[in-house]
Order: sequence, then C-alpha cells, then structure tokens
Amino acid sequence: YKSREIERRSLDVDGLKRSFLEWLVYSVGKDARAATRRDWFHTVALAVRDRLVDRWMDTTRTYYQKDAKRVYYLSLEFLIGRLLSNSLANLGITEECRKALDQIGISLEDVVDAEPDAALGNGGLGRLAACFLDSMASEALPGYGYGIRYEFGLFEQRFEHGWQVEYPEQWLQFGNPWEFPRPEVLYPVQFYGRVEEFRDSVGEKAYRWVDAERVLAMAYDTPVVGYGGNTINTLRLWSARATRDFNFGHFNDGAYMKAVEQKVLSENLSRVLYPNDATEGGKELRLKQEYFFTSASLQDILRRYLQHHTTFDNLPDKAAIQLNDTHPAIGIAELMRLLVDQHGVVWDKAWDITRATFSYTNHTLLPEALEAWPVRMVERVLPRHMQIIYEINAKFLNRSKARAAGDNGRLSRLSLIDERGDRRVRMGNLAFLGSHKVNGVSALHTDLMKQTVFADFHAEFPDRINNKTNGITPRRWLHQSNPPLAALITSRIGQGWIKDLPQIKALAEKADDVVFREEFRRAKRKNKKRLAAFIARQTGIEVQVDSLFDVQVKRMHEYKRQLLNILQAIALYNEMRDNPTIAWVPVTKIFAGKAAPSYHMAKLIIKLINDVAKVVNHDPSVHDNLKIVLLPNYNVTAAEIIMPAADLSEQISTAGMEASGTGNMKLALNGALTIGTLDGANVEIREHVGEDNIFIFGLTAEEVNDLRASGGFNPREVIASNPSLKRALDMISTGVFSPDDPNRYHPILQALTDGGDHFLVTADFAAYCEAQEQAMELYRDQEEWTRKAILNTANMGWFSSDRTIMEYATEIWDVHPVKPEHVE
Ligand code: 26Q
Repeated sequence: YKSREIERRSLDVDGLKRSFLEWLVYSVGKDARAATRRDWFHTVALAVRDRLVDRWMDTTRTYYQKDAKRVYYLSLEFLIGRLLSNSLANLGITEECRKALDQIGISLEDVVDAEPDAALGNGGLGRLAACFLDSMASEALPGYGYGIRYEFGLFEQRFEHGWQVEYPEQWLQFGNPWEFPRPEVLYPVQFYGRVEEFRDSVGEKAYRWVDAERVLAMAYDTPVVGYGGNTINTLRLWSARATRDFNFGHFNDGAYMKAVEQKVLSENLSRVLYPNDATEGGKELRLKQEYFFTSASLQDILRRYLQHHTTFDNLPDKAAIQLNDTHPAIGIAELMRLLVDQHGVVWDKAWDITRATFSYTNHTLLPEALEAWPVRMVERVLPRHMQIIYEINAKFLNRSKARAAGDNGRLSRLSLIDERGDRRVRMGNLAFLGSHKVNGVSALHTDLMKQTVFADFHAEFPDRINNKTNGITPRRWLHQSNPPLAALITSRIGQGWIKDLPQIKALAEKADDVVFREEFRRAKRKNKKRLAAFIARQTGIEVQVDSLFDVQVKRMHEYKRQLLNILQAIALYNEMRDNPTIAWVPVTKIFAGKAAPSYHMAKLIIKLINDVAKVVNHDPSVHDNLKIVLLPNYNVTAAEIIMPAADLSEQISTAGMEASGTGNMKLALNGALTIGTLDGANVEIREHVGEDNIFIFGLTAEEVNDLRASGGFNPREVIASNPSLKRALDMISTGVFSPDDPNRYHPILQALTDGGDHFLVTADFAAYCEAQEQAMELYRDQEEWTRKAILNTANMGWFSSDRTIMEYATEIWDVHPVKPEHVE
C-alpha cells in the first residue's frame, strides 16, 4: 500500500506515466489502443485529481483544527470553464504531464481539448465568482463556494441561417472526473405549506412551518487548487434529490403513480441554469432554486460552526457570508428562521448575528434587473419567510419613521415591499438591510449606487456602501491562456508576477526596447494565428493574421451596444468601397456572445451582424481589407483563445450602464488597447494605463443622465446631420443586408428613431467613429502600437482578483490567510 500511495502522489514524469496507464485500464476500462481522446481526458484528470486529494484534506483539516474564520461565497453561478490545464498549471506539473503523455504517444493539447467547458453561469457575475475562488485558494484564504450543480449549464449557441438557436449544454453527459459526490451530506429543504402559531416552553409566541413539501439537497465537492498547490479549497454544489418518504404508508393505484411523479419532478430544481443575465421576471422555479441552495448552504454552515460552538454568539467571528447579487438574498430571512425557529435564539439577537454575518455585492443598476418577487408567490412558496420579511420591515420602518418626518416618499422607498401595483418583495432592499457591508464593483458604479438605487439607504447607513473594483485571475487569464506572452514576461522579470501581478509593472521600461517590442509582437502574432485557425474551423472564414483584430466579446445586450460597433463596420465598409485606392488598414471585426433566449432585440442584432458579415466578407471590392466574424457559442474556453489574440478591445457600453466589466481587464492585460466609454472599470483602467494608451470617446455617465433628464435629444436630427450614419441605417432599412426580408430590421431602426434611442447609439456614433479612425491610424505605426500595448500589459497589475479578494478579506470579511499544515 505504501508504495502505491507514493505512486499516486508522484509528480515526476515516470510516476505520472505509470498512473495514467493504471487509471486508463482499471478505472476507465480501456487499453491504450482503444482509448479515445475523451478516455484520455478522464484518465489524466483522475490521475491529476489523485495529486490533489492529500493537500485538499490537509487544507480542510487545518481550517477545522484551527477553527479558522471561513468565508462562504454564495452564488447561483460559477463559470469555471475547464479545469485540467488549470490544475496542471497551478500544481506546476504541465511540462511533466506533457512529457509523460508524449511517451505514450498522446498530445496534451488533445487531451485538454476533450474536456467540456463547465458553464454554470451566464457571464461576468459567474466568471467573477470563479476568479474569486482561484484567488482565495492562491491567497490561502479559508474560502468556500456554494452554488447549484446544474445538470444543464448555459445553453449551447448555434447559428441557423444567421439566427441564434439554443441547444442544451450537457456537460455531465460523460461524467465529471473532478467532483466528489457526498451522498451523506444531505439537507432537507421545504416549500409551500403553512405557518402554525404556538406557545413555546416559556409561554412566548412561536411559529412552525408545517405541511410543507420536502426536497433533499445533496452535496458534490470540487477541489479548488490555489497557485502552487498548497491551499486546496472546496466548491460545494447542491443537487436536488427526491425524499424517500413516499415509501412510507400505502397508496391506491393512482396516488402511487402521482406520488412517484411528484418525486421525480422535485429533482427538476437543479436541472437547468436560467439563461438570463438581466431579468427573469417572477418565475417560481427560479425563486425555488434561490431558496434551495441558500437553505442547504446555511444549514451546512451552521452544522460546521456547531462542531466547535454551543451558542450562536460567535457566528460572525467564524463565518462571513457573501451574497453574489441578490440571488441568494432570501438567505437573510432563512438565517433568521433557522436561528429563531429552529435554535430558539431571540429575535433581536438573531438579527444582530445575521447582519454581522452577511454582506452583499450589487452588480447592476438597471431597474429591470433588480429582483422583486411577487408577495403572493413568496407567501405561497415560503410562507414563514414572508412573515419574517414583514417583521424585519416593520421594525426597520418604525425606527426610520422619526427621521423620515415630512417625507412620505422616503419611507415607501425604504420599504422591503414595493406597494405600487402588485405587491413585491425588493430583494435589493432586503440584502442591504440584512448586511453589514454592501459593495459595488467599480468606483463609478459604487458612486452611482449611492446616488440612485440606494440613495435613501445610503443616507440612513452612510458607512455601509463601499467599493470593491473587480479583478481577474492572472493564472487563467495570462499564465495559462497566453503561453507565448507568459514565457516572454517570465524570461525578463521572473515568474513572481503570477502570484503578485503588480510586479508586471517592471515591463514598462521595456516598452522603449526595440528588441522587446519585436518579441512582444511575435507573441501576439502567434496568438492571432491560433485564433485565425479557430475562426476558420468554427466559421469557415479566412482572416488576415496581420489585420487589426478588433474584438467585442460579451453577452449580447442593447446597453453593451454591439449595434454601435456593427454600424461603424458598415460605415467603414462604405468608405472602403468609395475609396478603393487608399491603402486601408486591414481590419477584422470579431464578435462573440450569447443573447438570452427571450431577448428578441438582442437576437435580432445577432442576425444583423451575421447578415452584414455575409455581404462584407464576400464583396471583392474591399479587397479583404474588412472581415466580420461572429463566433458561435462564446464560453470560457473560447475566451481563452480570443483574449490573447486581440489588438483592440471594445468596451463601448452606454456610460453608467456597465457596472464594471471584466473582459475589459482580460483584454488589456493581454496587450489589447481599449476603445471605450468612461463606464464601469474602464474609468480605472484609463487611470492605470494612462490616457495616452487608451481610446476614450462618447458621453460621460453624467452627460447621459443630463441628456435623458432634459429630454433634449432627437435621434432623427443626429441621423440627418451625419451622412455616414444615415447611409448605414438606410442600407439596413432598404434590405441591402436582408434582400430576402427587407423589413427584417424594422424593430432596430424603430428603436433608434421613434423609440428615442434609449442607449444613445446615434448620440455616440460620430465620436466612436473618430476614435476608431485614431486606432486604425495608430495601427499603421506598429512600433508605436506595440509600445502602447506593452504599457497596457505592464500597468494592469492592480486588476488582479488577488487584490480584489484581499480587499474583501480585510475590509468586509475579517478573514485571514491560514497556511495548511501538510502531513506526510
Ligand atoms: C436574475 C433573476 C432571474 C434570472 C436570472 C437573473 C440574473 C442572472 C445573472 C441576473 C443577472 C445575472 C448576471 C449579471 C452579471 O453578470 N452582471 C455583470 O457582473 C459583472 C461582475 O461584477 C460586471 O463586471 C458586469 O458589469 C455586470 O453586468
């Protein structure tokens, strides 16, 4: 046994190779001749997993023995992507693994490519949660992720005749080698039923939730490997299981089949991720998902706490719970219920404990995206929670009344219940009130929170709102995804930057070094070739590697203004055709992103981009100087190929609408120059990279606000006075891009004109085109472009999620690094 254990831990080429061959035969059940790529992926993943387990258990045991304060990151989304190359890189055994596979005649890249992309999230919010897991483990913070183990991740996007079509994403189809099912970690979660009042042992009024339906939450654990492999934390995802209580009692025929059917249906709870990254108004299943995973997580957190404690007085000293948006905000009422109803804590004490334990991150100001559940639904699905919310609200409004004298609107705005129309529970207000800290995700966004959605709460609790500008993990987003640039950087400044990104600043002085610039360009070119091959494989479009790669990759949303980008592409197309003798800078416009399945306008913009691409890409008169590509099925895996290859990063949201953005950071870190508005974290990116190294254009958030307030903006006038914009819109409206259906884009044109152009596409068009021209002009001067690209990479150190997570740790959680004690 001893030698076998050592073999399972061995990190050298020989040990790895022996492990692979053993796993292939005895666990995957194939011999090397019959094994498919997928078999090899499972083989390698299981062998690598062996190398994690000891250190994983050491980490968990150390936290337990020290009774360390833990942070629990509650999120309905974890967009983690593939884990094999991540685990190898963080363990530092990528090359050993490559050699071991080489000796068997297998390519590591092929094996890595056989892993499905774990897409348990929509976009920025879910990917941020994944970056935070990486940073917590790399900073040795005792951090746990809690979420749902969706059977179906975010849908697979295909284009059929240029239209988005959604297919189920079956990432678990062939099994998941990274997860450990924990069938013994099982918690009951209830729904429906009613509340009974009774007198407790000392004659006080008390409540119990009865006649409810029950579902079980079963845990699946995935190890989260920190850089260097010393800390290995846990991501615990819950899966819905039917209770077995239908085995008790007997049924007549019909009732039996109905009962079984009920049980089967209850497992639908964890079936699928909601694909909306903004709003999914009032869907009961979504509310049930939110409560399901929140309740299971809180039960688990309390169970762990009670291993060392007998009262709840010290809960806030041992557990910090972070709410990733309002999606788990029902947890505030649930913790109150668990403390008061289940554990007999008195209300006021329970409230103090709850507030000291929770904190809340807001990710959006869009009014339509703020969760507000109908009171009627909450009453029915979670009757006891509705009572608790009323109680919290009554006590709060009573206290605030004194100070709200003379201002009736203020009290109704502070209320947890929106009384206008059908009554709704404002989850943002609940999250704010139940937390000791509330944060925004960029400096501008945090300021706007104070001025808009939470203005009244900010007046009431002036110390509660704080900023935590987002970040990205340099491990996945530079070290793993950009090997040529990572190697170049390490060759000049060592590898300290991987764990301490601000060290990358040392590259700045190399921006003036011709040789370094040449090498930097060569790395970028390698990445562009890889992306060009990927584009050809995915779309059949051939692009010029030396053209300017102009990249906009993100969810499709009107506020992100892919429409502005494609309109500029049409204008550029026209100029190129009008002036065929000019030596144009060749441009490749690369788009990628999914639209929510019910978001018709976003889907129509996808179709427009595909239609424009078809015309432009086949027009010989532009001499291949312009290509337009819309890549299907954007996900983390595609992002890892796209980010390193970009020259220009499109961050062009209507100012005031993008809370932060994180793709902007990935692109700038990989040496793309940003063209963008002063929105979200773009503002801070400009401050760090310097205004000479970024293309800023357009209205500011304040100007947008004023313009809308004054009502003094007429898009028709703007269009009439800008011939190139007018021409582009006329081409769309006359069916140049949709000869089969000339009226197809009427809704888009309508929104830009009679609709009042809510996202100010026409208002920013001229400024945007000017900034684009500056970018193309600069690109002619490759030395100057490269210099600025290097300065972007060199100045992005602050945007590491390690910095972000340490700010949360010290300023919100009071959680400290705990180094695992490894035992032999
Ligand atoms: C809500 C209710 C019902 C169904 C779905 C949802 C839902 C799901 C996902 C609402 C919002 C989201 C995701 C939001 C999101 O990704 N926001 C982005 O968060 C990033 C990280 O902070 C920011 O960088 C982006 O600016 C912000 O748009």
